[in-house]
Order: sequence, then structure tokens, then C-alpha cells
Amino acid sequence: MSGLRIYGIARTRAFRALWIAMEVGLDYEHLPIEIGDTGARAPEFLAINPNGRLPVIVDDGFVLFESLAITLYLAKKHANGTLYPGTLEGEAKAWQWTMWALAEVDRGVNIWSLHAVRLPPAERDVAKRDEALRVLAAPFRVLDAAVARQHYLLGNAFTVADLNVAAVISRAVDMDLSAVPNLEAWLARCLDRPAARKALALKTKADNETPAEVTRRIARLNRL
Ligand SMILES: N[C@@H](CCC(=O)N[C@@H](CS)C(=O)NCC(=O)O)C(=O)O
Repeated sequence: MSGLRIYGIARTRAFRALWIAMEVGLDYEHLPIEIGDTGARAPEFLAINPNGRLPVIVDDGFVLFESLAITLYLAKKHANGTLYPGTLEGEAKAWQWTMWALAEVDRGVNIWSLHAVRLPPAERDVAKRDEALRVLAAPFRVLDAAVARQHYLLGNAFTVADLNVAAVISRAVDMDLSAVPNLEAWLARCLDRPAARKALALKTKADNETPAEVTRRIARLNRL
């Protein structure tokens, strides 16, 4: 056991931490705790992550929250020079795409997936769904162009930049992506990796076991 604990049910952004852990072949303990008062907002969890959000990791006593800080940390710790770029410029590009994913597409994909797929049909808000698609259109064109002439974001090798962006938009696989075919092919390439498939299997299982009441809570707590 590596001494790494990953907190958070795989349906949440804990999926990102699980993917990187599997990608670099770590031994870890997964604690699939839920959002809300009996999970991430319970006093014993708030003592680990005062945000009351998921995921958080404890790595041999080192505590880290923010899903994409976790992926960058684990990639640098365990795959420096390969999955984590070994040059200053490569590292900066990985940060660029990571921050881009958070700023430009994270919220839109979440809103879309709740109001197109995850909430019970009668409770989906079509206006929110369509607005999310409008917000995503321009950044998706940027991503489409970035992978038009190369297999991955930083060149021809898969890196943590791809993992972060693909993990953030993973729920876009259920969208009609025909307007951005390079993005669609790149996303399929990333999510087809053995580690991604294993992490996605955990996420899909958790999705399927999530009661509608919890999905409503997700929309409410995250203001989506
Ligand atoms: N920026 C944070 C966001 C964390 C976050 O919002 N997590 C959601 C689950 S995906 C959560 O815990 N929501 C429940 C709540 O806010 O109470 C990250 O990337 O880790």
C-alpha cells in the first residue's frame, strides 16, 4: 500500500484522482464517501477538507484538496518526465490546459449533464441545458483545433494535460460532438486508456446507484 487515501465516491470529481492513481499504477485506498451532511460535510470530514467537498487525498499524512491539484501532484510525484512534462515549457502548458479546463468548460459540462442526462426528465431545465451548450461552443472549438494536427494536447504523447481536460469534460461523451470531430476523436482516445476505463467503470456504477434525491442535492449544493 502506497499510503495514499482517495476520498470521494467515483461519481464526483474523485474520478479524476482515481484515474491518475490508476494511470501511474499506484496502490491506494478508496473511501467512496458521499456529498452532504452525512458525508463530506460531516465534522470528521471537515477536519480533513474544510470545504466539505470532494475529492481530497491524504498521501502519507499530506492533505490535498482540489481535484486537478491532486492529479498534477500525483503525476509529478510518480511520473515526472513522462506523464508529467519534464521541461519548464511542457509543465507550463500542462498548467495552462488544466486552468483552462477549470475556467472554461468544467461548469458548463456539469450543467449540461445534469439537465440533459442525470436529473429525472421532468426536472431538467431545457434553458439551462441550451445555455450550457452555447457557453461550451467556443472553448470546444479551441480544443478541437488543438488536437486537429497532433494526437494529444502537448504533442504525440498522452500527458496529465490530456488527463485533466478529458476528465473534466468526460461527461461530454453523451453530447452530440459532430461539430468538433477532432475533439470527439481525442476524447475517445483518452477515455479508452485502460486506467480511464477502470475509473469510468467505477463512475458509471456510482452514477447508476445514485438515487434521484442525491442528484437533486448535487444540483442544489453546486448551484447547477
Ligand atoms: N474545485 C473543486 C470542486 C469540488 C466539488 O465541487 N466537488 C463536488 C462533487 S464533484 C462536491 O463535493 N459537492 C458537494 C458540496 O459542495 O457540498 C475540485 O475540483 O475539487
